Amino acid sequence: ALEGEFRVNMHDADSIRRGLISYMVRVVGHDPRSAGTRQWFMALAHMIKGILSERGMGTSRAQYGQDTRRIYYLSMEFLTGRRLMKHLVDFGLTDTVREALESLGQDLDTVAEEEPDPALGNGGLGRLAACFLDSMATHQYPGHGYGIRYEFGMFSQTIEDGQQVEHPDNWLRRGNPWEFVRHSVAYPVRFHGRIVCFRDEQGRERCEWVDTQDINAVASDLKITGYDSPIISNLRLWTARATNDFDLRFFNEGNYIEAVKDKTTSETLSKVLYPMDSTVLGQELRLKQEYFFVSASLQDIIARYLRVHSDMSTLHKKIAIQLNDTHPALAVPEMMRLLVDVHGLDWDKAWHVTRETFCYTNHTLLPEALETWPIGMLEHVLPRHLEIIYLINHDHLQQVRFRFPGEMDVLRRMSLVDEETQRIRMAHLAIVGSKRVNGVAALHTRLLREKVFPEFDEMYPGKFVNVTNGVTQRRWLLQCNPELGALISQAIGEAWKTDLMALRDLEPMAEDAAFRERFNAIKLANKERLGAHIAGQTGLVVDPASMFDVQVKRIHEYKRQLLNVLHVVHRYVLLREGRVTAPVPRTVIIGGKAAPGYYLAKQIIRLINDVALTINNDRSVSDLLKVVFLPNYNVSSAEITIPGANLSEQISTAGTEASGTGNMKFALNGALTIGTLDGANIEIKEEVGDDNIFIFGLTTEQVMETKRRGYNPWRVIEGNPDLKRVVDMITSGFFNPQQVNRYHAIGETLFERGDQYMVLADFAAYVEAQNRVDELFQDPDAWARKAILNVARMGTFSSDRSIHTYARDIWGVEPMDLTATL
Ligand code: 26R
Repeated sequence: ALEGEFRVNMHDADSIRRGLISYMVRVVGHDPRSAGTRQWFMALAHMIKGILSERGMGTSRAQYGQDTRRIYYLSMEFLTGRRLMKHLVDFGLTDTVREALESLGQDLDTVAEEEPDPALGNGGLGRLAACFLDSMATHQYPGHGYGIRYEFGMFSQTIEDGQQVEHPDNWLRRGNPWEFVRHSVAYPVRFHGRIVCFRDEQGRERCEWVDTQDINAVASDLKITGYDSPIISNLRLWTARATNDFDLRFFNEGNYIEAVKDKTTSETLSKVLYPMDSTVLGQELRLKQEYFFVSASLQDIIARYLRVHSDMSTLHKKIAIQLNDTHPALAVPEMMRLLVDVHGLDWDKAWHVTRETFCYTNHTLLPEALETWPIGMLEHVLPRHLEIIYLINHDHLQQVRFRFPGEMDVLRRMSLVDEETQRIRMAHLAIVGSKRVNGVAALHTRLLREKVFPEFDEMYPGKFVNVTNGVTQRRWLLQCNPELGALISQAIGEAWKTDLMALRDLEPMAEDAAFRERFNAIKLANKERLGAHIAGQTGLVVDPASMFDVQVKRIHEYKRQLLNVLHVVHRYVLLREGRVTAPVPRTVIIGGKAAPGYYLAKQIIRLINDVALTINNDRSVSDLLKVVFLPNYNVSSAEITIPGANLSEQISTAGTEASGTGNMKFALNGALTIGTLDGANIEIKEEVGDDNIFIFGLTTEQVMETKRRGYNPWRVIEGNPDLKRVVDMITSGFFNPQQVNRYHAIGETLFERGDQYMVLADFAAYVEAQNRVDELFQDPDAWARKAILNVARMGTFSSDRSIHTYARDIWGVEPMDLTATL
């Protein structure tokens, strides 16, 4: 019975079983009789890969055939999450594959756990890119992604002695069954060198970039499926490889070892993802990474265009390129270089094509996260691009002078060059080089227009638009919470899977006691699953009957995990002093990674762990308060954590979180939000209604007003003895008697450095909101009603809605209907 076949009828479990055996023997090369979960994962992945390839060719032929306008999404980061379950869900094969594996003595969920989570991103921005690829494929938009195939993704985090320890993420160690390595799709990417200019036959000045050091970019493709969609899109990731001639030069000189050494240095370009999501480092290697993937991607996009077209001056009619933040902003001067230097277009025509091709999404308001590059570094690494940037700036400043005559200040602010620091401002470059610029939530876009780039907004009316972020309900409900997905489908049908607005029909169910009971039972089961995960990761036993209060996201001062901790300590004090009349048992769960060089973020992690140790070992509060630091938060652990939450913590200082997308995922899975009027929280509040969300704290305007008037953290603390007590405990070493000055730096940031993120200012309001949370939780029926209404009103926060908006307002494309063709 060990005979198999490659041709598989995927709707027949027995055919799948035989197929799996065949893949095991012929592709994995393992004896099916002794194969373990790992090998079955590989066999299954290769079998699915075959289907992906087959269907992908259909899409590709159809797209060439129809000569559709294509969308390219350029992003340094894609956090796709594991692939296996996603493809099975998209193809509707979960049940048959499960049955086939069972007949081989394997459990699908265990097999799926064998897959490493490809962590090719930091956080929100990378995960958004993955949600967008899913929505584009699902709704049949011709959209494709370009990025970097990092050999090491986001570091994995362990907690040792309460502190974060980073470990390299060697995710390719056991091979990657999903990728198609295209050794023949390779482009040289050039660095350094010098520029020679000359006059061509027509007497025009032409420039050439010579004596460069070249590195090859080799393509690997990941296939992107959509839900029940005939479309398969492509995510092309580049790997850096040494070019041959580069090696030979040294080889001929007899210095073989040097040649090999150089080969490895050039291959470091795609070695590792920079694990920073807030402060820019200004490292040459990062600049090279950015240019490397931009250059390879544009060469590929143009080569593809030229397969069916010959006129470069109409490129923008056939393609649109979305820049995911400024990380790929060098695409603007690179496109100019290709059009002018390589394809011979005159400057003005090239500039027109460029500006009609690119659009730019901004993802952050934090000044320290806005990229700038030292002029000297650009001159050394990319001399021609620096010249082109100067030429762009020359024309740009001329227009600024025309629009704002005599206003020297405006001219200085709008220049692509920061004269003071001698740096190039990448956001400015992206704005002038793009047709549209968008923010990612209504508040964020307003702040971009009014506070960050007001003169640009004035100069280019209509250029700045808002597209509020969204999340894909396929991964963030259907796949991660299948029980809730099934309950919803049973109640209102399946339309929500591709049209989340359909969830509205769920509203009346909030008043249906039987529905509430089933809804609560599912939440409880998800909490049990999360509890088991916590036990496995930390050894802590938590009570699924307690309120699960969750904050998972990158650790950053502006996201205010510290505010969360202050509340936890405050609650601990009240419990110990017997000051709570009807205590509500809580499990506070916090997870997230700190950038390795971000001292304060790492201190916050350590503080959470110190506080947790004290509280969890204090038997006088043990049934009422538990604190968990969940290590190594990533997409896979989010899929377990989010469905198990009762309370979603979205507590950034107003005016700092561009959008947030975790906020949407939690509400979609029936958690209630405690949050500030920041990012997309505001729009969530508008959708779910004021009664169904716990809003607290200063508004953006109030934050600015308070700072303008001279915010004094000392005054806040003097007026609030409870807060003073809590802060004193932390800074005087109550939780770490072995080293009492451990949290000196936290005291410093709150007082000496002025509490930039208004933690103290918002404390009282936060505690008051937490009390409202407790009160409601004591009435499980009332809580469930609101949780159901939250789910029902999340329709607008689907990334499908975001993508339809990009398509209509930014890209000007319509979905292609391939359902009939394929
Ligand atoms: C340049 C470098 C250090 C860097 C800065 C910032 C690298 C990465 C980032 C990440 C930023 C841009 C990011 O992830 N922003 C997040 O984007 C999400 C998707 O739009 C938002 O929901 C979230 O609010 C925002 O912080």
